[in-house]
Amino acid sequence: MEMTLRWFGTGHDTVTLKQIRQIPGVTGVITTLYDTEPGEVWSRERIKALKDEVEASGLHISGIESVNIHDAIKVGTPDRDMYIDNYIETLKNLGEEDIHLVCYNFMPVFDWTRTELARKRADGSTVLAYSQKTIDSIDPADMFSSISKDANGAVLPGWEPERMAKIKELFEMYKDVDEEKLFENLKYFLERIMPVCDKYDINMAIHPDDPAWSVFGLPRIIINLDNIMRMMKMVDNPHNGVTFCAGSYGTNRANDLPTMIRALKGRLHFAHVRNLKFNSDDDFEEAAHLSSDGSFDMYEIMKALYEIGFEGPIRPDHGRMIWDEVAMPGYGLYDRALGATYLNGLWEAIVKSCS
Ligand code: DNO
Repeated sequence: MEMTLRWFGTGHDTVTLKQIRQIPGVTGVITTLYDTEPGEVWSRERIKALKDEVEASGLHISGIESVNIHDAIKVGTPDRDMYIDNYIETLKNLGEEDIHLVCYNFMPVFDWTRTELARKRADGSTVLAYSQKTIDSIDPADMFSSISKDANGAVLPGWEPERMAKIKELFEMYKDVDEEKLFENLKYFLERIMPVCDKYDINMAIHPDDPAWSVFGLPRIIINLDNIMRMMKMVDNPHNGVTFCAGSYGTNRANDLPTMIRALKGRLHFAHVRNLKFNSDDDFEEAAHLSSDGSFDMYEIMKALYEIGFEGPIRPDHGRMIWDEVAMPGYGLYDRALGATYLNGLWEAIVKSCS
């Protein structure tokens, strides 16, 4: 595996490349062109400029998170082919710049969903949290305004204000899209992009729906092993793979994380490893990466990755906000650096004890 950190780019991230370069064992970043809209073509020049900037800091681009999918593709409207053509053009430009991993999601309307961005824990740190009771009592249109005051001024990925402003329209667009239709539209998209992925050796890594069930009555399909298997079989190409996000699949306690990892051998292209603490089945908060701080056995997760011979990028995921840092919720420097160091420690111990 290669240890990486997510970086949103100069002007969008409070964390600098210099700081990332100084986290022991972190050699790459997972980044994006944060100011592009879904459906836009990423020009070769902009990709190259981003790459040059990252490389000048002594790091490299290990993958893109995300090239977002336009709603027309998810809904399957008549103009989807134009947006898929644009996506193919972006993949070609990434491939020509020697970038071979793209993380994306196929979630309708909302990307990840949390009901709090700064729940206070006993140690005084703050974390993102989810309560099903809150979701059940809130109008989706009010969701963004109810949490945005805790965003520390950051634009949250998937929760861009322009997008939230059209929330009613978005719900309307998806009104006839059920799970079967979403699978069908995903298949159509994947079939069309696989030739360019084959040509440039680009691994597509679908991110799970977070939380891993339907919210606000919207269909969600990338939620458990059966559905991932279906997704991979319906377009059976090694470039059609997954991002294994422990914190997203782990929201559903029926998902056995190490077993899932073992079943994804060869198609698991990217790993997000973080921990959650459950207060009940439908209320959880994000914890420090350390096993004892949350509900997951992080050693078993890392061991399963080792056992399948995982060689792709891994990143610590959402961190707690600690030491008075002011940053995008989940994406400060300090707790993610602690997470990377802890995961590297587990990995070293696993490698040495298994070889
Ligand atoms: C949240 C992230 C997601 C993820 C996208 C991938 O912090 O894990 O926003 O990047 O769903 O497209």
